[in-house]
Amino acid sequence: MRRIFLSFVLLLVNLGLFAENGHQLWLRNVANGKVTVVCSDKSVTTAIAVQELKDGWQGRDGATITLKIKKDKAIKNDGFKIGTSEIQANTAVGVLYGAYELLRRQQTGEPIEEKIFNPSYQVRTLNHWDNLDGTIERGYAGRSIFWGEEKNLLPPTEQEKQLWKEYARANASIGINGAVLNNVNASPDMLMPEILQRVKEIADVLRPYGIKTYLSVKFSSPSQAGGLENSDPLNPVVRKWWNAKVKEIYQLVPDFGGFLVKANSEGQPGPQDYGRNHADGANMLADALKPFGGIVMWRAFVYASNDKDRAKQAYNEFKPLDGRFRDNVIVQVKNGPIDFQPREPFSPLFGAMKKTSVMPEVQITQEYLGHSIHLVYLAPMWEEMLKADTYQQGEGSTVAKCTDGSIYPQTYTAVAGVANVGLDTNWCGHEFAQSNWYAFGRQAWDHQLTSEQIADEWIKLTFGNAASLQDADWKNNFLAPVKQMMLDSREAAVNYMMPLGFHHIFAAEHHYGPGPWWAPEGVRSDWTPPYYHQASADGVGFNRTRTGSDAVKQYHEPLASQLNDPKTCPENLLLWFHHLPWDYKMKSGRTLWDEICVHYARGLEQVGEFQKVWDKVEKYVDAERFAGVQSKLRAQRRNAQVWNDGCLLYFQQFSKRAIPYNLDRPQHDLDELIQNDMKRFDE
Ligand code: GCW
Repeated sequence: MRRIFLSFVLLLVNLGLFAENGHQLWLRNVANGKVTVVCSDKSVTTAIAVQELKDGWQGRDGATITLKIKKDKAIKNDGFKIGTSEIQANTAVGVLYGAYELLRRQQTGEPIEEKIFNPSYQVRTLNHWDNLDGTIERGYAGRSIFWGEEKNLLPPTEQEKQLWKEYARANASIGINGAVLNNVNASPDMLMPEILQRVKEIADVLRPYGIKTYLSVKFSSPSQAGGLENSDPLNPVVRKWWNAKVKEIYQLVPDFGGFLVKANSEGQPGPQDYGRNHADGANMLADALKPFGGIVMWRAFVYASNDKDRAKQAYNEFKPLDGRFRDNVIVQVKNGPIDFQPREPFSPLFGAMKKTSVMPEVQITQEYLGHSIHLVYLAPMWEEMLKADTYQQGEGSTVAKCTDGSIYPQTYTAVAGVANVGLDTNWCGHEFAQSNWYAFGRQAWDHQLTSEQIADEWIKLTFGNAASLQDADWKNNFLAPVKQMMLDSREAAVNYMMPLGFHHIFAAEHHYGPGPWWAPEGVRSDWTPPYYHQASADGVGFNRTRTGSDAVKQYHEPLASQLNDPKTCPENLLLWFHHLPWDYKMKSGRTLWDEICVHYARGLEQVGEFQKVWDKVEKYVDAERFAGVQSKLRAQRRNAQVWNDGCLLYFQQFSKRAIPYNLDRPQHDLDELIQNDMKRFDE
């Protein structure tokens, strides 16, 4: 009876009809055949690989597969080779990655032939902006899985450890091998012995899955936590303090990864407080970590309050320091020059620092892309950045190549994503936000993968099963439309939020709805949207050309000249680089004003299309996940309407032109939106 019942449950799960709550992420598939796994290595990591293969096997029933740790020059770092009956790697973690790759191929129907898979970046980290009190800065999926006032000083419960294990497994399955456990706006308490004890507990759970633990540190920790007179990086007493602290950490976590540092940025302390520069600060920590093999990820997200163009500042501060950093320092650069906006050009620091290791940082959590409410698949945004040509060493010097060690020698290569993970049952708040975690890991492993392929895999793993792969109806009427919706979703968000190069016109603080009007007296101007859009009767956009801030100069030719000329500047970045009259003629033949209106309307319409796509696939999705996404799409549509109305009515005050009469009219009054903007209107 029991067996019959279990097979029935399994059948329902396989049919996708049994309750699913998203907690299993992309790891829902179960074995439908037996496999014998031969493995002479006895590490915990290969034991996981063996178990995973047995639990998820969808290859030939009765097959035998051998797992081998054997050096091969063609296999790099934790890369691996898979074949039909063998997985080979240099390390146990490589074998584990090989197991996940093989299973993914079985479960998505990709071919399995002998092939080597090497990672694009050595260090592939998630940055958690988790605070010790359990809140998460810019987190939209519940509280921290690691921290909480009531928990920090207690030994972790079995339940917590189980969750950390599931988290580690999810990461390992997509090749993520590092986790920074706390917010870059770091508390000095992070380095207290009691807290480090919990760090050790977490690291112990993550280790078998090949995940190294890192911490964000506050630069002023020596004075704030250590009671020293100052935290000057050239002060021998301060250096000694860090050396001792690092040693203490390594005693607890022997494979500790290193530090992530936000310094002299948004009020955070840093070396400049003592008249020193970023290299002085980073090198001090690098020296302390070096004997243990640790690294420093030093963020370039800096902007002082006095510069005319915030977009230029990271470059201005860091480029002159090129070559002055230790080889275990990696400068961590946000994908764009400002701040994770729906669309930015790539940061000009990529490729410009030729003697310093540089790593890209992307934001998986959707601070500026609709939180965990909007369905926005971010892989296309990151793909755009990775594949953008910097021209720094001639044509084809893409951001990917400038950061993966293939153009410039780098002792370490790395990439970071700001995590979107919290205690919500489905981890990310929105079912489709899981795809962004997934995509980050996949692109970090292989930066040449296309967004399309990643979406294809993710949908099959998250909503499909062995039967779906054989089912033409499922492929045509579920996979295809849902994939298209995902691929269109980022451009849709750009359209209804900030088309044509608009940026940072968000409502203050929560960054969810529109706030192009927000500019209270006394607030520094580069924290206000009017600074970024520069709308006036004569036109709109930020002049970053040679006649303006000359930010274009930070890009290499021929790009600098292309961006400088509105005729050759890509239209999707036009208002990022140019201030143009409302009547400026666009390539479509429309005026700039009309084109702006058309883009907002298009974005709104696209969300309406997504709703239709989703409603139509109801029969292919389990009830809980279907309803969750459906309701969020409704909220997204309402919010897109708010964006459309708020931006058009606000800018219309300057353009003094009609919204083209063939477009739908706004539904809200501008005053109403302005009064309500702090309420995360229409959430
Ligand atoms: O995007 C901004 C966020 C801050 C964040 C900062 C950063 C952690 O609004 O919340 O602080 O960037 O990246 O340091």
